[in-house]
Amino acid sequence: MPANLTPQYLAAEQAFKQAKTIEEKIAALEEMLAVIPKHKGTEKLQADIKTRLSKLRDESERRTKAGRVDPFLVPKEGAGQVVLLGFPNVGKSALVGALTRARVVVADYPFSTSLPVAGMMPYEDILIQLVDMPPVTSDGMAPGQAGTMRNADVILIVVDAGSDDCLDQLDGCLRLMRERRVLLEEAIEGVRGVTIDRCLVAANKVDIQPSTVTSVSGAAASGGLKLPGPETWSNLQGLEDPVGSSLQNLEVLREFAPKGLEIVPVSSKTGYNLDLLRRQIFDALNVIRIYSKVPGKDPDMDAPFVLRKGSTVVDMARAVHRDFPNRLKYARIWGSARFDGQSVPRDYVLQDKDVVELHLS
Ligand SMILES: Nc1nc2c(ncn2[C@@H]2O[C@H](COP(=O)(O)OP(=O)(O)OP(=O)(O)O)[C@@H](O)[C@H]2O)c(=O)[nH]1
Ligand SMILES: [Mg+2]
Repeated sequence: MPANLTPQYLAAEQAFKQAKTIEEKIAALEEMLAVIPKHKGTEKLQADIKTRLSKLRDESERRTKAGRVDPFLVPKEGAGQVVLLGFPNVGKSALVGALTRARVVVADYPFSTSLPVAGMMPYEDILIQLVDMPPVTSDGMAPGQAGTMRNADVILIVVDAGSDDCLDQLDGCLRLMRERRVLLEEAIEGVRGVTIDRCLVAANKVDIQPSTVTSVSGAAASGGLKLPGPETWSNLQGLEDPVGSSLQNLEVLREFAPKGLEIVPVSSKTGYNLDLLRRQIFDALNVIRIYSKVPGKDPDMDAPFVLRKGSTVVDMARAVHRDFPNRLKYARIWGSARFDGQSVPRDYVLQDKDVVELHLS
């Protein structure tokens, strides 16, 4: 075979041939694109896959518009979409219920959630979308679920830190994400999916009373609770059993989880660390908030533009109006600039909470 196609590619091609739904076909083509060896010999094939992908995506959109609603296709809203992932009964719905006003079903039996439910989580001056999901098991997940996850901006893996199985739960979730090509080694143009730095773990059911942590560590000062420090740790292990064992499980998780994967101990029951989780979710989204200012007027601090981290003044101009990049001469910045109102060039990299005054020709 001239193109030297790998077994991985051939497997994906086989999956494409066997795919029954449009979503499955799209997923298989995305996988083919992700694993195809990238060299001159496969350029035509790559282009061909991209054409087929875009046709299928159009078709899928047409069907949705025609009223054939796929419940696993959750339209994005707000500053970013966070999709939950976890084994049964770990408290995914309880977490979404604690962080948003979504009407979720929380129950002490497994598989209580059968379809995605979206809600909006306020974070400072923006709203972030959380999507509660049916559980996964080591055998797999509901059809369509991988598609929802590939589309996400962040995946929030939820494990039950009260259970000795929590490391297996985390491993199981990561394995499923790899198998279904939700988790990508690196971001690839035109391929949906998330990289590990877009994943976050909530170790739920660490039922610490927020007030105990505050009084023990005095860590509430800088906004939101901190993780219990070593001194807090020893104090808490002395508390009654469930909390102590969840903290031990947490240490195991921390030790064996892949490097760079943030693990936040939380309790949807007591509210422990929910503020910290909100902030970690915002950080994982990798976005910045930019406020626009018309020359001579006060900035509009009510509705920030949400841009990808690393965005420049030109990106901001494009977000305001598609003609603005052509007309943009320079901008004045309040916030990250050395002094307030400093003039900066078009390629100036913006920081979270900058105020930008665009100067156009
Ligand atoms: N102790 C404790 N129990 C919790 C916590 N969060 C959820 N629970 C309980 O755990 C059980 C399962 O919660 P759910 O939110 O329904 O779990 P789920 O992950 O959505 O479950 P499925 O939809 O079946 O996958 C319920 O009895 C909750 O009350 C927590 O932080 N601490
Ligand atoms: Mg649920």
